Amino acid sequence: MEKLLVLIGAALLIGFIVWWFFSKRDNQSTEATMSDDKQQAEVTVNGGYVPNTVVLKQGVPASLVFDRKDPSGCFNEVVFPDLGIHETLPVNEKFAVEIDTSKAGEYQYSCGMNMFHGKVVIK
Ligand SMILES: [Cu+2]
Repeated sequence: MEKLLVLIGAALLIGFIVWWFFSKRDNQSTEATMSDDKQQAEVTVNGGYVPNTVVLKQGVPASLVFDRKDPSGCFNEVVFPDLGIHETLPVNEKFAVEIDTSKAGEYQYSCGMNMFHGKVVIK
């Protein structure tokens, strides 16, 4: 009987982890806010990129403002390989990265070590 309870507990735990992982981690999508023919979105850097997906309008000048709270060296750099962007992020300071929105598509970015990932969707 006790084993069964442990088994049920473990199954519930796994279910919860899977649910948490998929609902929280993968559905964090945000649209940029427009002002004066520009668009901007803020990404908090704290153990990952939150939200990890930002949707931008094609053809509108865009900046992604990284708000780095995580001092870990992992987040020293942010790299957008397809956009040719490689920047150093200051800690506890907002840093804007200009994004070229002339071409639609999905552009991945990551920390300097390619461990944490985020995405910009231009459409
Ligand atoms: Cu890293």
